[in-house]
Amino acid sequence: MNAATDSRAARDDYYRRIAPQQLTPLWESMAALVPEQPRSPAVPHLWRYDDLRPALLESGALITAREAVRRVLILENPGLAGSSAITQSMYAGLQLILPGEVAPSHRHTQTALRLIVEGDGAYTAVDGERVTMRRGDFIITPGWTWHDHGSDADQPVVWLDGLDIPLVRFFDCGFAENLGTDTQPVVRPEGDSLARYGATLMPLDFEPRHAASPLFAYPYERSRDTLARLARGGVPDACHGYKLQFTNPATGGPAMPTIGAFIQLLPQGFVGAGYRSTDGTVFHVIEGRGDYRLDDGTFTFGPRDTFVVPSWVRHRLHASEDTVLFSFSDRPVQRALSLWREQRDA
Ligand code: GTQ
Repeated sequence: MNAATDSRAARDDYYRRIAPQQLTPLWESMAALVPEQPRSPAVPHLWRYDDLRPALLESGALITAREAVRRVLILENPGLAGSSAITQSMYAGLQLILPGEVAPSHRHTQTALRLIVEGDGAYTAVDGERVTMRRGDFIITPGWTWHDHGSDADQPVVWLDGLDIPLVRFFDCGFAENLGTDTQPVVRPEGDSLARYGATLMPLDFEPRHAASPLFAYPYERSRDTLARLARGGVPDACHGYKLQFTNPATGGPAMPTIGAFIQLLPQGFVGAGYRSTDGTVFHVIEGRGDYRLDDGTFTFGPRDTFVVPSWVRHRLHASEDTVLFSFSDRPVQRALSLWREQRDA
C-alpha cells in the first residue's frame, strides 16, 4: 500500500466517521464553495411564444382562473429542474386570463411584475387602483399589496409574470393572505397614480406606502416613444443599444427593491459587443427580431419570445429589425449588497 492510497483510505474513513455528527470537510469542496468566478447551474434558454401558445390556451379549458387562483405556466430553467426558477433568484411565468374571468385578490411578500404579451383590455387592481392592460405595458405589484386580475376583453389576454419567488424562498420569508373576495375595493380612479407620479411631478405631501414605486403602471406607448426619441438623437451603447431602467420616481432608484426592470431598443442591424454581468437576466421580446450569441451557440428570437441569460454568461445581442427588449433581474439586491459586477467587451 503506497502513502497516497493510504491517505485516501484514511481520509474516506475519517469522512465516514464524522458524517453522523453532521460534519463535512471544507477542503473537499473549497473550489465549488468559493469559486474563482460564477458558474451558474442555470443555462441559457429561449421559450418561443408561437410554440408554447397552444398549450397555454389549452389550460384555459382545463381550469378557471378562479379555481387556479393564478392560471400560469411557469418558465422553468432546464438547469434548475424542480425549482420553478428561471434564474437562481427569479421566477417567470405566462399568465392567461379569458373574457369575463377573475383571478381573486390576494397579497404576498413576493414582489411581482407584469409585461403584457397578448391582448388588450384585461385589468389588474393593485392597492386600491385598477389599470387596463395593453400590449407592452409594464406593471408592478409591490410586496404585500392586495392585487387581483380580471378581464372585460373579448379575446384571451396573456402576460409575463416576473416574481422574486426564489429569492424570498432562499430567505424563508414568504407570507401570503387571501382577501376572501374576488376583487378588492377600488378607492381611486383609473389613471390616478399615472397623473400623480408619472409626469416628473410629485405631490407635496407624498409619503411612501411601501419600498416600491408609487407609479405602478408604465404604459408602453410612453417608453416606446422615449426610446424612439433617444435613437433619433444619439449613439447607441455598444453592448445594450438604447437601454433604460424603470425607476421609482420618488427616489430615482429601481422601481422595485428586489427586481430591476429594463427596456432597450436595438436599432435594425445592431451588432452588440460582448457583455456579461452577475445578475442572471430574463429578456422578453416586445417587438422585433434578432439573436443572442453565446460563446457556444446562438438563439434566434422573434416577437413575444422570452429568453434567459444566466449570471456571468457572455452574450452579444444582434437585431435584424428595430427590436425592443424588456428585461428583469435581481440587480438591485446585488447592488445593495455590493456584489454586482459586469464585464464589457467594448
Ligand atoms: O399574479 O399574484 O405567476 O401570486 C405567481 C404567483 C402570479 C400573481 C404568479 C402569483 C401571481
